[in-house]
Amino acid sequence: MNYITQRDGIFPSVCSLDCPDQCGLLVHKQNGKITKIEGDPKHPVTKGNICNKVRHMTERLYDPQRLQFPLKRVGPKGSGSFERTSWTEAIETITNKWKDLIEKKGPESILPYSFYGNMGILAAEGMDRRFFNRLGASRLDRTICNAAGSEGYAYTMGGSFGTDPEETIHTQLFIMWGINAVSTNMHQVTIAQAARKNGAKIVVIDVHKNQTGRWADWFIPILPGTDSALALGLMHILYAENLVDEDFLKQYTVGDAQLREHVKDYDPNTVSAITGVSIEDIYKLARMYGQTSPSLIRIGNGLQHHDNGGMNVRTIACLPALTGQWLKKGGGAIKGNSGYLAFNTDAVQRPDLLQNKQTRVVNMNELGKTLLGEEQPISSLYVYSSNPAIVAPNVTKVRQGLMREDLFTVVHDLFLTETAMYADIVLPASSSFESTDFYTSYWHHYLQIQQPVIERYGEAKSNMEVFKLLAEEMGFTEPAFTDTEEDMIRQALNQEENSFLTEMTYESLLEKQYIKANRTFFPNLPTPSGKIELFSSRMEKQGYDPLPTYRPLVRDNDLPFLFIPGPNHNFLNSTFSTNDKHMKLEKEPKLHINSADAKALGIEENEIVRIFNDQGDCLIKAVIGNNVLPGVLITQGLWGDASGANRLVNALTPDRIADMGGGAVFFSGRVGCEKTKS
Ligand SMILES: Nc1nc2c(c(=O)[nH]1)N[C@H]1C(S)=C(S)[C@@H](COP(=O)(O)OP(=O)(O)OC[C@H]3O[C@@H](n4cnc5c(=O)[nH]c(N)nc54)[C@H](O)[C@@H]3O)O[C@H]1N2
Ligand SMILES: Nc1nc2c(c(=O)[nH]1)N[C@H]1C(S)=C(S)[C@@H](COP(=O)(O)OP(=O)(O)OC[C@H]3O[C@@H](n4cnc5c(=O)[nH]c(N)nc54)[C@H](O)[C@@H]3O)O[C@H]1N2
Ligand code: SF4
Ligand SMILES: [Mo]
Repeated sequence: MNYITQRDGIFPSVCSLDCPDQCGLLVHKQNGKITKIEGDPKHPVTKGNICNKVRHMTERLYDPQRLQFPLKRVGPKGSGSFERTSWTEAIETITNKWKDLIEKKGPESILPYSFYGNMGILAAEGMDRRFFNRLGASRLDRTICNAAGSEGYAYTMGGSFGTDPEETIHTQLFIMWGINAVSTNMHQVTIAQAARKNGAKIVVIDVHKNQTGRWADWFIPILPGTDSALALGLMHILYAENLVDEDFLKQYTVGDAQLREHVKDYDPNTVSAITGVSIEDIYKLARMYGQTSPSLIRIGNGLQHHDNGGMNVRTIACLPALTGQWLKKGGGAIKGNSGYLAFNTDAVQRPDLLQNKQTRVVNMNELGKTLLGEEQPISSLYVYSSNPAIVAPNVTKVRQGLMREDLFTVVHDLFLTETAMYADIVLPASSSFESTDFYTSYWHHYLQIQQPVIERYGEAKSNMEVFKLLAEEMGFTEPAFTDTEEDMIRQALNQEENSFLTEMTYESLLEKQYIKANRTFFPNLPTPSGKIELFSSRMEKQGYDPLPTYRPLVRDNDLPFLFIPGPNHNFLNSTFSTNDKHMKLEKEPKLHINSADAKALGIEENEIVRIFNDQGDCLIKAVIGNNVLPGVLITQGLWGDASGANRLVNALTPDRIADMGGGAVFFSGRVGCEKTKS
């Protein structure tokens, strides 16, 4: 059925935002325009509920600021003076520039930069990858989000496999660990609420008593970056008090004996001093965890945006094995579940099109450094589905790089983002409701299809369309560049070795809209030993501690506060941060500071304070209380600075790299804080 040709109606769809829930949607259309978006009650997991952000999505889709035409820069770099151009001219300008660069400097002088502004697989990792592989451009390591934690989890469990969220209705103890689930995984909260009616308890371990902490039965505040120490302390007590499942450990794990010996060092006294959690609370939590089953640990992204983020997750991921939770329905852990829906990525991305297998790889967390680097300089940057001028760590350095006169920058987006302001060419992007794509959630186990609901907005084009145009103009003749969306979905699902995808075909997806992966992961783990690796020889070979170990954060300066600038409720990273409705809901950024710290600094409630380090500063309104521990400052939301307001939190975040996966360390930086008026 073609939805576009029907001017009126209600059509099934998928939320394309970078959010674990990946809701099923119903899109209402009148006279060819989307008038309302609501949840699809037929969706087996999200069941008709959606967040406020997407309920107000129509305002974003038809925002008068939305880009309709390609633009070319006419004023100085970064000034935001553009004039309208045609697609033909824009594509020719880009490809002429690139042909010239390839000849003079080689293809590695061109760098793509993207993330998951649209989670559709074809939008995020389809024709773009084919194109840049064929071009031979520098490769981007997409590490900004969950890289450290995913690698840490994989050392213990083998890959991105955890508990099926639908089974957590049976869970009796939820530990929400470093996740602000009320804002970032609302359907896990809904399921936990239902389980609560059957007696489940909810514990939240966080550095910030935010909406998720307030929802908990028990909130445990912890000092940033010390979670592995707490987990090791829990293990210490579980072993010491015989609260472990010996049969499970014997049968399904390796390294139990070494771990048992190793955690003797993490006695509650030592752990309390490191984590700021009281000795009584450490005992109480360990006993609760040891005695309640099924228990689920929902491991969030927050605790892995640290210098020791990989090890934090690797360590916590060992806990369910100690109490044998992986055999219980609703027991275990969820870090990310994308492994269940692994499709044929090689068929989609075509790494075979890349000739030079040694092509340089750039860690996206080092964008600033790379743009300013003199060795092997980047001469052209192509940004899509991401807004690095707001979201990247040490963003001032990124902006200095973007200001380079000799850098030819293209930005493809729905809006003239802060990054687009630095572009030479801006291309208008269509929304996810305007093209075909397929989606694999990283939390629930459903594959979903998106069919276009509305016509293209103005002259906007999808990522796939733009890369096909670029390929054509570059003279790439491989059949890979003429594939349609349907062809690519068929290729993605065509994989003989992954039996869990057998029921998934393009036709069955069209018919059913949502299909669940027919797959369990336990007990055949994709670790080297096939078991849960409490001791990891692989880690040892790679120079890591083979046993879970606490290592403190890097102390990058002597400023008194750890600064945690996370996401907020009404934005999705920087998406919505310039939309009126969402800004109104969020009001303004706030800086949470402990009463004792505020008192010592003479700071009063609602006073604008200056936070700073040697990278820069920000001005944010102080909120005083006990939502954060002393020595910690927290703010939420990736607010822009277009209004001139000095609140670009990533000006202060470090661009060091985490212990694993090349991950970002947004939350391990230190700042000072002072009054702005006497
Ligand atoms: N509303 C909304 N939803 C979103 C997003 C959004 O911007 N807004 N972003 C999406 C994306 S891309 C992602 S990756 C996810 C992220 O969503 P989450 O997984 O929830 O991750 P964060 O919100 O970054 O951090 C979670 C919590 O970790 C805490 N934290 C920080 N450091 C530590 C620590 O050292 N220890 C502990 N225990 N806690 C710590 C923070 O205070 C925060 O409450 O959400 C997705 N969903
Ligand atoms: N301080 C701090 N910084 C952070 C974080 C944090 O917690 N604190 N979180 C980090 C994390 S976890 C993440 S995932 C990153 C996210 O960073 P980004 O991936 O940059 O996320 P967004 O800011 O949502 O920007 C996505 C952009 O993609 C555009 N877009 C949407 N759909 C399409 C499309 O189909 N085509 C094209 N071409 N464009 C499209 C949107 O309009 C938007 O401008 O931010 C990171 N930065
Ligand atoms: S952002 Fe998340 S919760 Fe909101 S509609 Fe999309 S998938 Fe659902
Ligand atoms: Mo993310």
